[in-house]
Amino acid sequence: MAARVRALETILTKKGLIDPAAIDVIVDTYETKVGPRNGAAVVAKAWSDRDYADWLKRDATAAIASLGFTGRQGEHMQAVFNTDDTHNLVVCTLCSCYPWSVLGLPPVWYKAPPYRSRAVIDPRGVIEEFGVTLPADKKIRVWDSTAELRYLVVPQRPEGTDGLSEAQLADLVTRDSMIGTGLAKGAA
Ligand SMILES: [Co+2]
Repeated sequence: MAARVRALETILTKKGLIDPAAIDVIVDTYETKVGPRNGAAVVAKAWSDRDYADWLKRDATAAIASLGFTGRQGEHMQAVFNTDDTHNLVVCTLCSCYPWSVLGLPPVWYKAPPYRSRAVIDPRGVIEEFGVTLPADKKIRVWDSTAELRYLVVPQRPEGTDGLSEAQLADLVTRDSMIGTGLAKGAA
């Protein structure tokens, strides 16, 4: 795969279709600058600010962009909120569509065929393998990402966090909790 990518980049560069320096900037951005801290800031704000949460529900793309998080693979976003009744899980069954602008690059398992198939066939079992046992009566809703639409899970706010600042709340929001394979830290 690495050799194929290099060959493709060489051809496109020779034809003058891409500038390798521009590619390097894009790769560096998503490898080192953009990551799950962005998504955590979105979730913490939604937990702290009811108006923002409503906006995030109605128009996630705009609400997220208002915090400065835009860019490739984040052009069309939908936020799905976990509740007492329903837990949300995100997958891309076809490939590896993922909301880069809020979560950075996807983990290896997200791109792996076993996750992509089993998240749909046995979501409860998959979530358990990540160490999370959901109550038997909690529904699990699986969202299949596409090139047109990416999902961000808004995990439930843990109990006993009333006095925390947005920054402190953001520290409780893990990457996996925003994919649905985890919960926020301190949540049961
Ligand atoms: Co995909």
